Amino acid sequence: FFPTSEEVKQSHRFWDTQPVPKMSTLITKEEKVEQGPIDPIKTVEEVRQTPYNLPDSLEWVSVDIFDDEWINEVYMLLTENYVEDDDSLFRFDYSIPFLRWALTPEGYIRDWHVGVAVKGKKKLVGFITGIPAIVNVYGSPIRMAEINFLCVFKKYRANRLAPVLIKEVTRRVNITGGWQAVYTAGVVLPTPIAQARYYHRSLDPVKLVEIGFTRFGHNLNKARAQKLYRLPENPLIPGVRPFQDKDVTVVHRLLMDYLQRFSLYIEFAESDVRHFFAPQEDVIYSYVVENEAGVVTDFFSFYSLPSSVLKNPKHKKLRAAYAYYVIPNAHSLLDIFKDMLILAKSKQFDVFNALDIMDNMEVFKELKFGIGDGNLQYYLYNWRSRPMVPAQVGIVLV
Ligand code: NHW
Repeated sequence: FFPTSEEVKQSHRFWDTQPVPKMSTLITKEEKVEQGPIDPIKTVEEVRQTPYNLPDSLEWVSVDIFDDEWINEVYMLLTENYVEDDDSLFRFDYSIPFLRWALTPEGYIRDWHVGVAVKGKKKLVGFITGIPAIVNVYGSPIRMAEINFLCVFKKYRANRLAPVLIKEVTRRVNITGGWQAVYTAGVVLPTPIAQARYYHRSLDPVKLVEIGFTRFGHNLNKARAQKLYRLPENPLIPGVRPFQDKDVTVVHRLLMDYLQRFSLYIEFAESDVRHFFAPQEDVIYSYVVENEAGVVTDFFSFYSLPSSVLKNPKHKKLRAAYAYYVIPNAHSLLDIFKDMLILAKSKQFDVFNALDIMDNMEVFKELKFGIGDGNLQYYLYNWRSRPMVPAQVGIVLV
């Protein structure tokens, strides 16, 4: 990935003060990049003990994700203010059960679910989250925070609240002895470690055209599109069944054996496998392939992330499934992706999305995925390391 000369020259009032590589490092042809922290090593005692200052009308809250009123407040903030596409046709609509799932793996830290509220009211105007993870970068396991759900209420935008949220979550990670983080964003900031792209596979092509998500390409009309994207009703691989608690140990082993091939991946614990892959309707769908001898050989999963359709009289929601962790073993990646499409279609999803990370690129053409128009950049905070191509990336952040 080469940044444009504008991206290289662009000054960043906030990011230029942070321990992240300079964009110019992406265009120097340096062969050897010493991997390691960018900031001098600090101790927990040196970390600022008090939260950063906020305007008088606002206050910090550690959001209790299991408190119904607070999670509802988070949901409202995000559903009205979170990520939109460039034309503002769609906005992510993470559900409450999804947020609970994504934010509370075993060992999560409530203090890392950071809100900015109007003083004395349960009214959120800013949010950012971290969860702990061991991230392996080029063979080195590093304790990191996975940062997500950064959001500022629309009326409070462009007031430099985002940098305060980022500094505050950094402080809260630092006081637990964590100095690194991983995050993804659609925007280009200093400095991506990888640049991935979304691909989309139509499941309900007619609806997707009606809401402006896609257009019929040449030679396609309603009937032809429906035929082109038609799928069988049931999975084709024999022995596909939902993941169960009894599969945790074997799936954990399959997953870790598989992920080791990539230059960036999470070192999941068994408890993470149990938490992140236990199926939940409208949140996470996970399956194993069990062969005739009763041995689990393969695993695949996708998550549900709908978007609000913002300007359409007929449709209010786009139901999107996203490829999550997929471990081919006895079966090919192609056959597994095909079954994921079939299952997603049978669960009434309108579209199936996947990034061009891991080996996913191999299956897109055959399975009629089309390239999307946005990139997803991967970033590391306070960790210098060689950039990588999407096929080296083994992390999916929701
Ligand atoms: S990416 C999703 C981010 N959220 C959205 O896009 C939602 C809609 N947008 C908004 O809510 C997944 C606002 O526009 C946001 C910015 C809040 C994005 N990441 O307050 P100001 C994640 O959640 C920089 C990082 O005036 P605003 C990952 C921007 O470049 N920085 O802007 C989150 C500028 O800095 P610069 C971002 O529009 C990772 C500054 O913010 C950014 O009112 C976070 C402007 O601030 C983004 N997505 O609010 C980093 N978007 O230097 C974690 C803009 O250029 C780092 N900016 O002047 C690690 C922390 C933990 C470390 C632990 C050791």
